[in-house]
Amino acid sequence: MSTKKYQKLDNSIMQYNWITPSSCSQHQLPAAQIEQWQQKGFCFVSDLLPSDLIQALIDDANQHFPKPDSEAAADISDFGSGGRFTFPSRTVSFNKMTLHPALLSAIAQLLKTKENELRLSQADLWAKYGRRPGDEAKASIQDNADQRIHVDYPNHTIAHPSPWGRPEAVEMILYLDDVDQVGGPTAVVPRDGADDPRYPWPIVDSPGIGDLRYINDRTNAEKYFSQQRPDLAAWRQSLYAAEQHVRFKPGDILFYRHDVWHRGTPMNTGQRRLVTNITYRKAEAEWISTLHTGWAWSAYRDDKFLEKLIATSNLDQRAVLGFPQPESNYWCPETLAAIEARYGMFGFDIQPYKQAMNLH
Ligand SMILES: O=C(O)CCC(=O)C(=O)O
Ligand SMILES: [Fe+2]
Repeated sequence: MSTKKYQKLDNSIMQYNWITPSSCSQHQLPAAQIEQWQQKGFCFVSDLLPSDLIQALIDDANQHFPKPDSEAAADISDFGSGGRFTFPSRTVSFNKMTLHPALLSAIAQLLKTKENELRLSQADLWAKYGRRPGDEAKASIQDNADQRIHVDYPNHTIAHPSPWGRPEAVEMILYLDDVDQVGGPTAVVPRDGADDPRYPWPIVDSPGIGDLRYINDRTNAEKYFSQQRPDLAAWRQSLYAAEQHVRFKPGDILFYRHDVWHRGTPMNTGQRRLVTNITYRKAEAEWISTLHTGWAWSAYRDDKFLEKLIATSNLDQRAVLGFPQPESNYWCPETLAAIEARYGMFGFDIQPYKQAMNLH
C-alpha cells in the first residue's frame, strides 16, 4: 500500500492519506494484498476485470442513471439508488461482471476457500451525486454525502461477524469513474493488529447498532452519538483521524470486510459517481442475508433472460447462485430430466450432473 499526502486544489480543508491500487495479473491477487485484506481489513486493486467489460458497464450505467445536472438525480442519490440496478439484470455487462471468473477467484483467495463455496448476497450498481450549491442547508440526518464512519454488517447479517481471523464475507466497491474528477473517495480505517484500540470487540459503537438510532450523515450522527455515549465520542473521532482514502480510476476495486470501519466522503460539486457494490459470503454463513429479491423472481420474462443466464453459466457461477452442484443430493434421474426439460433449449449442459451420478 502506498500513501501520500495530497492537497485537493478545490477544497483546502481536505488533506487525505491516499491509497493507490496494486495491479493484478492473471486472476491472481498479489500476496501482499491478500495479506492486507486479512490483517488490515481491505485491499485496493486494479486490472482484475477486463477493460472492455468495464467500458460496457460504464456505457450501460450511463444510459440508466440521470446526468448530475438533471432534476431526477436528487431523488436517487442514496445507497443502492432505490434498488434500480441489481442482480440479475437485463444488462448483460452487469451480470457478466458480477459472476466474472476472475472476481470469483479473487474473492475465494481472500476467504481462503473455493469458488463453489461462495454465495452471492449483494450486487448493486448505484449513483452518488455531488451536492449543488445550497444543498448543505437541506442535508437530512440520512444524507449520504458525508457519511458517519461505520461498519456494514448490521444490514447484511442478522448475527455479528465472527472474530477477526474467521471472515465470512467479502464486500467490494467497483469504481467506474476517476476520483480526480468526481471526488467522493471511500475512506477506510486500517486495523493495526489485534490490540488496535479502534477495533475493540464487539463492534457495536456506531449509530444504528443495538438501541442506537440509524443516522447516516456524519455531523448529525456524531452529535447524536455524543449525547448517547459521551464517554465514547472522542474515540469515534479517532476513527476519522485514522482514515485513508482510495484514489480510484475506472475499474479499480476496493475489497473490504463487514467489520472494517469505512465511509463515503463528499463528492465534488455537481458530479456523479457510479459504483457497484458486491458481496460474496461463505456458503456456511447462512446468517448473512441476500439483499435483493431472490434470483428466481426474474423468471417468466418474455425474453427469458434469467433462464438463459442459468443455462449459459459455468458450474461455479451456478453454485454461487445456490444452484444444486453436481455432488448434491438433489440430483436423481427425475431431476436430471426435469432440469433438462426446463433449461435444455437454452443450451444447458446436463452432462456434468449426470456424470457425477455415474449416468452417461
Ligand atoms: O459511497 C461510498 O464510498 C461508501 C458507501 C458506504 O459505505 C455505505 O453506504 O455503506
Ligand atoms: Fe458502508
